[in-house]
Amino acid sequence: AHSYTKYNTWAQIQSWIASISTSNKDLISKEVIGNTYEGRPMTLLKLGRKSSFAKPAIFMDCGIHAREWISPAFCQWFVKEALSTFGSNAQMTSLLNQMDVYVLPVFNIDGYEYTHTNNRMWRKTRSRKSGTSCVGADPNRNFDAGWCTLGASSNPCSDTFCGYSPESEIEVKNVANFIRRNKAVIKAYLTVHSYSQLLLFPYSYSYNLAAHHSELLKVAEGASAALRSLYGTRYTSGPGATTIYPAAGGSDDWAYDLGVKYSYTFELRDTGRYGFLLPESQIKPTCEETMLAVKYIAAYVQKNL
Ligand code: 0X9
Ligand code: ZN
Ligand code: ZN
Repeated sequence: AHSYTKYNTWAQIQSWIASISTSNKDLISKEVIGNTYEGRPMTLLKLGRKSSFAKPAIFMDCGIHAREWISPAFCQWFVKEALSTFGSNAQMTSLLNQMDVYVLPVFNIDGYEYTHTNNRMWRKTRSRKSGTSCVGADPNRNFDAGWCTLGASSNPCSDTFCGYSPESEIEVKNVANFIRRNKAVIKAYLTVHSYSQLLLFPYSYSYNLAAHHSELLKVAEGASAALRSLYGTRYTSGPGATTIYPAAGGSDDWAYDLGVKYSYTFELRDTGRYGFLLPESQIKPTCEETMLAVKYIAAYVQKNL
């Protein structure tokens, strides 16, 4: 059965998506933005009070990388917290009254399923192409942002394979199409990964500073301080290229260059003791502290609409 404090399978997440959206019709709707390579539906949840006009929105995805299980756990947690605190928490109420939050609970569903059934350390998609027996591309090297120029591999067998062309991965194309279609309303793009306890922003495909570097840094530092206030967990903030490593083709850089100013990549707990194998006992504290950072960014975006 589905649990917010366990790592759920795709089947459990899928039935959770169905039940949570039917039991909260006033605050959630769902939309399939396309299917994965293996044919699984990519269901996007839209949280927000119903409105007759298009509200400004935040887009958040989890599970770009299959083995980063804490990430989908966070998206599920966020949806639960949003629904259960709307009407009682002033900030969440105001946020969902004024804005919509799009949540993609699992981006790379085929890969996520594969980590449950075959190989716990799988990272990439599960697409196949004739001419190689190697499977998948790194979805976070497959966006059209300095594609495959830096920190990515053109070898299909590499874990950081950039794919055969930008958006060659159908999951990437589906998300990019949705964001392009809705770019007039999307004010922030948040993407959740693990691990390293970092809050990254553009650029990663270049050492150049983003045009909004100081504001992005200021907001990241505020969000990190909010996160730390709960259990003392320390995060480092900065541009991807110098804070983690240079790597082109990432979703954060792509969204930013499209015009989504507040574009952030979270690298959740821990710093390497457990790494991708973060124990289930850390799901609740990790999600609770991350909520504070996400809510900090959301409040800032809302205040600066
Ligand atoms: O390498 C990545 O894609 C991310 N780290 S992870 O360990 N989760 O794989 C960092 C992404 C930072 N942003 C870009 N490279 N655009
Ligand atoms: Zn990742
Ligand atoms: Zn809570």
